[in-house]
Amino acid sequence: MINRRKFFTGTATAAGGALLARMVPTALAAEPGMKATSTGTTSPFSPAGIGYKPVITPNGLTLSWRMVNGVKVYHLIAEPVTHEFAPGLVAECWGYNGRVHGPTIEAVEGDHVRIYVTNRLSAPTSVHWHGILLPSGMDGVGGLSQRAIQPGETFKYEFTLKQHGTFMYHSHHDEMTQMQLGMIGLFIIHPKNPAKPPPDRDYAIMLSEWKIEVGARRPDPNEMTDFNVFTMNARSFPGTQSLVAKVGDRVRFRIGNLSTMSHHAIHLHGYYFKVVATDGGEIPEAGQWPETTVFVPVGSTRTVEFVANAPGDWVMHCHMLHHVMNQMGHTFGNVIGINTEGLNQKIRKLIPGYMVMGQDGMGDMGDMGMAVPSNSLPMVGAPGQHDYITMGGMFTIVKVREELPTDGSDPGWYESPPGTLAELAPEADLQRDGIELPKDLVKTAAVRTSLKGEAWCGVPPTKASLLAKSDVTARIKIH
Ligand SMILES: [Cu+2]
Repeated sequence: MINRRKFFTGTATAAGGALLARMVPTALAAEPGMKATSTGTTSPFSPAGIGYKPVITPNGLTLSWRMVNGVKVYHLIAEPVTHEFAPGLVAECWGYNGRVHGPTIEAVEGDHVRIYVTNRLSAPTSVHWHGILLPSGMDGVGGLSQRAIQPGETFKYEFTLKQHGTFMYHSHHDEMTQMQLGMIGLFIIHPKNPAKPPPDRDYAIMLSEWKIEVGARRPDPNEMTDFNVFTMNARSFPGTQSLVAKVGDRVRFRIGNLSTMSHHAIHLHGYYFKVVATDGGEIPEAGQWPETTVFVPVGSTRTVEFVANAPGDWVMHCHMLHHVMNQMGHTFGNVIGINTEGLNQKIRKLIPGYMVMGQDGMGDMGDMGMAVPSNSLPMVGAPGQHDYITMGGMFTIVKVREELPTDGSDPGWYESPPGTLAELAPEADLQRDGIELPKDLVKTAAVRTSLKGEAWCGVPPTKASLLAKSDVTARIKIH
């Protein structure tokens, strides 16, 4: 097992994750006999005359359908999928139609839908339509409401949609394994007679969590507590696609949570919103109250709406702070405030290349320019406009602009108007406002020495395990 603790004692191998990611083919669907690869690419499905405004599934897409004698026909294919969580981290997952998670199903209240499910897995499966009112025998619980779909078989689900809102679908056979490997998706039912016009931007986001050991390519479905990859539509920041809106747009976020164990507190900066619906239905206006964070329990959906009246780059992220750390951000010993001067040199006599880290926190763990182990993500973040963004995982950026690129592409970073950007306080301002600084304040920000270019690894695992037992280690309490 290589976790962050062991990573920092130097057991992991050199860079190569990014290279690996680039070498993976980007096909959207599996060709016969080939495993599909999903990379978070997206494309719209909005044929003429659909009669509703389709949702946008960032880093995902809508499952195509066709009308056959008045029935809306869909085809889900359960299969192994090689999935990229962010550039640098690729894993062998299970999903639907070459995607992790499965494509978003969209329909309209009153539609009669027929959904074929083909099983291309090595194990039996079934699909449960989460929150949808339907006959008991269509509920998809393996063993109870139906027999499981064996490998190679195709089952037919068929029911009439009696409600509208944001729902989900997921495997309901060996749930722990299959859902934790990615077999989940969103099911959106648009209203037949909408009470108000659709929002200008309607985004659908599925939250999930994973355990992928650093360097491993298979998520561990047996994990119960120590998850280390947190995703929005199966992508971790910086792999998440930004959500764009024009100033004045009415924006809707539909957020579903099919994480294995965690509820998520999704917080939006720059705005307040109202929770307008759950997967149980719409909340009457009198029952809605303003929030800046919406709690999305496991196995539920929450729909929030707001008017995007403030331009800027606003983040939306889970406020459970370990959920905005990437892979190696979860099991590191606490060395904050410990004076580690000279320690590197001492330990390097035992272990060449060793580097003590974390005495000033984790903020610079992403931008030290060091190699990360093959097939893994830096602990936090990505370069931002002004500095390094020290969050990862369940984190995305809502970009609100007066004007947006007409091709729908990312508008880039927000340029703050003069006087609206936090910056170094001028001496004159401090004096004018009577701000007295501590006499012994160390003024340079460069307290930490630059670690760029330093070797940190190259130690075989045997030495690392030796270190874990050494007196030095015990005394400085890194482990
Ligand atoms: Cu969370």
